[in-house]
Amino acid sequence: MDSKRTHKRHTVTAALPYANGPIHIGHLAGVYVPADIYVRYLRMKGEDVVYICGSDEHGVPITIKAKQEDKTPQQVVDHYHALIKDSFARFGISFDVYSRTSSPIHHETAAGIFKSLHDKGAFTEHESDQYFDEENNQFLADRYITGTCPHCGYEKAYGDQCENCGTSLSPTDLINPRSVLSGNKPVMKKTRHWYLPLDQHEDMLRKWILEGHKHDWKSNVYGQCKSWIDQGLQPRAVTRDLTWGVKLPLENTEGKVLYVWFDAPIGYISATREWGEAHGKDWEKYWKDPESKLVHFIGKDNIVFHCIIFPVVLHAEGSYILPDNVPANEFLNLEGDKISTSRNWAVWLHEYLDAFPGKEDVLRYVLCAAAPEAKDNDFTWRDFQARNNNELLAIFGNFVNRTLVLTHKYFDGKVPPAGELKATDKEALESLAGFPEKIGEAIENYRFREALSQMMNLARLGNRYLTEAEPWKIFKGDPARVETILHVCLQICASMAVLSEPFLPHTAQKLQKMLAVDKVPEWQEAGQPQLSAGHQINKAELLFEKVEDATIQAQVDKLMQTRRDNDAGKAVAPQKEDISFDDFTRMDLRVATILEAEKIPKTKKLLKMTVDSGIDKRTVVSGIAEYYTPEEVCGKKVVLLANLKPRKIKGVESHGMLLMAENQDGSLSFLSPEKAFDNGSTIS
Ligand code: B3M
Ligand code: ZN
Repeated sequence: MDSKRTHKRHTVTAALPYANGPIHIGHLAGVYVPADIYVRYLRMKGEDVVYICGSDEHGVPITIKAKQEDKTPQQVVDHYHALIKDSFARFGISFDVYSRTSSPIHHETAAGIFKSLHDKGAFTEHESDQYFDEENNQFLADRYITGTCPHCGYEKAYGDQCENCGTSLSPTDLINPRSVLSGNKPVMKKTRHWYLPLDQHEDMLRKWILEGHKHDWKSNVYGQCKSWIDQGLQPRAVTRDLTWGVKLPLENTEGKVLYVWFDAPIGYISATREWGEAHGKDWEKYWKDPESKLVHFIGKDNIVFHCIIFPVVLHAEGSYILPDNVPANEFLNLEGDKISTSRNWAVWLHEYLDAFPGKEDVLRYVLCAAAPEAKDNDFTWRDFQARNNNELLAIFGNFVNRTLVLTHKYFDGKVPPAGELKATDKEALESLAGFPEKIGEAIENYRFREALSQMMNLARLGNRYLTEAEPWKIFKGDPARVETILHVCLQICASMAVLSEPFLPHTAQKLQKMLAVDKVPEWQEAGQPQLSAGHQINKAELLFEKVEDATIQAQVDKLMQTRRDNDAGKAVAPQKEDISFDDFTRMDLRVATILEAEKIPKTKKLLKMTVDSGIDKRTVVSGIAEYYTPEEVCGKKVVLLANLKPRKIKGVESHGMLLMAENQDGSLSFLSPEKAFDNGSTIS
C-alpha cells in the first residue's frame, strides 16, 4: 500500500433523500456536491473508493403523500426515485450505486441486522398504549391522529405537534382526537415495540466521539453529539405499527415494521451489497475491514442518526466499522428564506437542469462557494450571476480562451518549446507545482469552499501571468519570448484540466478535449508540466458564457410569485371575538428576564426556562426550540403572562407563558419592552 495512503479503501455515503419530492439546492449544497468533490478527488489520487447513495422510501411522510395523491406508497416512491436518480446523473453526481430502500436486498439486509441484534438481546421490549383505528384495523402513527391543541385550541393539531403554536405534543395530549384515516375517535390498544437502549452505550459513545473525535470532527457535529450525550441518552423505539416499511423478522409481528431511521442508514450497507454483487467486489471489506475509512455526508438534521443511533446499531452488531468522520453541513437558505418543499420555496434540481442546459458546473461552483459549511448560508440568483460572470467567465474561462486562441494564432495550435525561462516563468511553474497539495489538503479536511478558492487561485495565477507578459504586444519583435509565455500558460491550463475536475467535472472534460489530453495524470502529478513541445491542441471553445440580467430576473420573478401565492394562501389570522376590558385586566402581564434554558429531552420544540418575573424565579416551558437555542434566549427581557394557571408539559410544570409573535412564515419572535425595565414591571 502506498506509504502516503492512510487506508486501503474508502466507503463514502451521502444521505438517502426521501423519495417524496425532488432534489433541491439545499440538498446539493449540504450533502451531494461536497461528497462528490471528495470522492472525485480520492479517485484521482488512485484510491479505492465506493460512493453510496439511494432513495429513502419508507416513513410516514411517504404514506401521507400517497394518501394525499390517492396513490400507493410504491407508486409515490417509484416516481420520485426515478426523478431523483435521473437528476443526480444529469448533474454529474458520480455515485457508484444509487439504490433504494424498497428493494428486496435492502429489506433482507435491514431485517437481518435487526434479527442479529434481537437475538443478541440488544433490544428491550415494552408494551404501551397506542391509538388504534378500529374501522381501518390499524394502529395510528402520530401524524395519523388529529385533534384540538390543548395549548392554543387549534383544531387541526397532529399527534406529534401543533403547527399553529409550535408545541410538541403526544397523541394523548389532543382534545377530541380523531383518526385521519376514518375520522372516527380512535381507541387505546396495547402494542409491543422494541427499543434500542442508547443509554447502555453511553460509555462507548463518550470514548469514541467525545474523546476520540474531539479534534477531527467539525465543531457543529461534535457539539450536537456532546449535547445529546450530556442530556442523557434515552431508549429509542426501532419498530412502528405501520404496514409500509421493512417487516419485522419475528413471529406474530404482523402490521409492524422497522422505524424508518433504523432501516434507512442500513440502506448504505444494502446498496454496497448490491454494488458488490454487480461488480464482483467483496462489499464486506468496505464495511467491516478496519483498514476501510467510512465517511457519511449529511445535513445537520441527520447528525444524531449518523453519529449516535446508527453507530450504536453497528457497534451492537459487532462486525462493522464506525464512521471516521461525519462532516455535516448546516442549512442553505434561498433569497433570505428557509427552503421549504411544502411552500415550493426552492430551486429544484431537475427544473434548473431544464432551464440552464450546459450550466451544471456553474451551479456546482456556486453551491460549493456558498456552502453552509460552518453556519447556515444563503443562495441568491444575483450571487449565481456574479460568480458565473466575474469568476468562472472572467478568470477561468478568459485565461484558457486567450491561451488557446493565441497558441492557434501564433503557433498553429502546437505547444511551443519552453525556451529560456525567466524568473517570472520559473515563479509561475514553481507556484503551479504546489497546487495539488494545497487543494488536496483542504479537500481531505472537508474544507471544500477553501479548496475551491485554491483551485480558482490557480486560474488567477495564469490570468495574472498572461496579462503581465502581454505576448500580443511582443510577438513581432520577440517570438521566442512568446513561445515561452504560451508554453507556461498551456502547462497551467493542463493542470487546471485536472485540478478542477472534482469541482467542475463537465468543464474539466471539455478542457482536456480542447488540449487533446487523452491520459490524465494522477492528482499528485498534476502540478508538473504535462504538455510537450509540438503537442497539437484542438480548437478553442468557450467554457462559460455570460449570464444576463434578464435570465436572473426571470428566476427571481418566479420565486416572488411563489411567495405571493404562499402569502395569499396564508390569510392573516381572523380577529378573535371581542372581550371586555375586565377580561383583559384579569391578565397579569410582567416584564421578566430569562435566566437559564435547556431543551426538554425527546422533544423537538420545547425549551424549559428559568424566568425572573420580579415576583419570583419560576419555570416556564415554551415550544420555541426550533427557533431559539438555549444559549440565545438567556438574558432576554421578555413579556410574561404571570397568572396563567400552571400546567404540566412533558412532565415539567410550567408557571406562566412568554408572549411570542408569529410571522406569516410561521417563524416566532419574543415581545420585549423597548426600554430595559425592571423585572416585575406591570404591563397594561
Ligand atoms: N432520508 C433525509 C432527510 O432527513 C433522510 C436521510 C436518511 S440517510 C440514511 O432529509
Ligand atoms: Zn397549539
